[in-house]
Amino acid sequence: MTPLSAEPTYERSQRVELAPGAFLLPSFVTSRSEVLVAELRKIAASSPFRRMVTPGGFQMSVEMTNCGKLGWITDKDSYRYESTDPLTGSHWPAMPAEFIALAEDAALEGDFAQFAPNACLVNRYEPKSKLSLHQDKDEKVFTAPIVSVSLGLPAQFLFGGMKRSDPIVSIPLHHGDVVVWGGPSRLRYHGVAPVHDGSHPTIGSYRINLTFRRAA
Ligand code: MD3
Ligand code: FE
Repeated sequence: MTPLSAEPTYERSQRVELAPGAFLLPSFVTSRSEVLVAELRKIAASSPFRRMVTPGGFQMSVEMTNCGKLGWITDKDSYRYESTDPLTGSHWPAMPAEFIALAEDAALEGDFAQFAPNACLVNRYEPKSKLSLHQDKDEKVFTAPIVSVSLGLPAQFLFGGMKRSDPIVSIPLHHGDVVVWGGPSRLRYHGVAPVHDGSHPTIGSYRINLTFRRAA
C-alpha cells in the first residue's frame, strides 16, 4: 500500500524539457517566494525600477533593476553590463545568498553544475507591458545557463529558434515557475507577450521576472 505523503506532489515534482537544454521547473520557488519578495523590496529601495531607453530611442515598457556584481543596462549608446547603477552612481545591490542558492539549485535540476551567477536582472511588468523577441547575447559567457524565475501575474512566454524567423511556441508561466535555459537553447530567440490585467495576492498587479546570468 502506498502511504499518504505529507508533501504536495505538485511542488518540484517534475521537470519539463521544452527543448534540448531548456527545462521548465513548475512551482520551483513556491516555498521560498516570501524571502525572495522581501529581498526584492530591499533591492528596489537601493536601485529603483526604471524604464530604460534602447539605442533605437525607444523607452522599454518593462521596468528594470539589477542586483549582483554586474547589471544589464541599455541607453542611447548600447546594451551592456555595468558594475554601477547609472541612476544612483553606486554599485548594484549585492545578490542575496537566497538568490544565489535558488539559481544554483535550479541550474542543477537542468543538469548544469556549478552555476555561479554574477548578474541578476529584475524585470517588472505592469499589465500591457511586453518584451519583444530578442536573444540574450550581451554576456561574455555562453557556456553557463540563464535561470529565469517568474513571480506575480502570469504571462505567455514566447520561445523561438535560433533565427528570428523560426516558428514561435507560447508557454504559460505562473508565479513560482522557473525555467533553465542552457546548452543548445542558450541563444534562442524569446520574448514575453503583453501581460493581462489582474492581481496576484502577494505581488499585486505586476509580473516580476528575475534572470540569473553569468555575464563575464
Ligand atoms: C530563452 N526576460 O530579461 S526570461 C530577459 O520573462 C528576458 O522577463 C523574460 O528575456 C522575462 O532577457 C524571459 C526567460 C529567458 C531568459 C533567457 C533566455 C528565456 C531564454 C535565453 C535563451 C533562451
Ligand atoms: Fe532575454
